[in-house]
Parts: sequence; structure tokens; C-alpha cells
Amino acid sequence: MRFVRATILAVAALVLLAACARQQAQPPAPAPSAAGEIAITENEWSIQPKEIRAKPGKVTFVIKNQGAVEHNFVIEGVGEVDKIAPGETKKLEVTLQPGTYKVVCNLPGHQEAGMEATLTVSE
Ligand SMILES: [Cu+2]
Repeated sequence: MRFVRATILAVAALVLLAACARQQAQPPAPAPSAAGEIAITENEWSIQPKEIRAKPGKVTFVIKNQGAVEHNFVIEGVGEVDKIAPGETKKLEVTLQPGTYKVVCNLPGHQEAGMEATLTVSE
């Protein structure tokens, strides 16, 4: 009986150790803007995510056009990227001040069709 109890305790200890080891092996969850990059996806007719959040300072937007036609990416009053071909990815590096900004594709009719988003910059 004592042997059985010792075995059960040993197995329980091993299970606990394994659980701890597994937790430690998991990498920490990436911060929303790890490496200062924010991924954006454009298509017909949206800019994703629609609610973009960023901290003040240097940020690089990585904009992928997953649509079938050309788009652009404009952060009103901050900066813009012209002519992103279908399938193409372009980067826009900006320094952000706290505030709320409108983000659009300003090709004729695109914003009206839904290609707009909001960028909120705050600590
Ligand atoms: Cu567009």
C-alpha cells in the first residue's frame, strides 16, 4: 500500500512538472504592435482592421492588397502610400501623435464603397 501511494505521488509530481514545463515552453503572447508594425489588409471594399489602434511614436504600417484592383492607403494628415497593386504589400513608416485619424483608400469611389477605417493613437 505504501508503495502504491508513493507511486501515485511520484506520478502526480511528474504530471505537475510536465505541466509547468509546457507552460514555460510557450512563447509570450506578442504585443499588438510588436516591432512597431501594424498589419493592414485591403480589398474590395474594406480596410481591415476597421478600428486600428496604435501607440504614439514610430509605427510601420504593412499594407497588403488582397483585392483584385489597385488601392492606396491614406492616413489623413499623417501620410500615404500610392498605388498598391493586387497582391502587393507596401510599407508606410510614420511618427504618430495622440489623436484620432481617418484612414481611407482615396481612389474615386473606393471610400464611398467602404474603404475607410479609424486610427486611434493613445498610450
Ligand atoms: Cu481602393
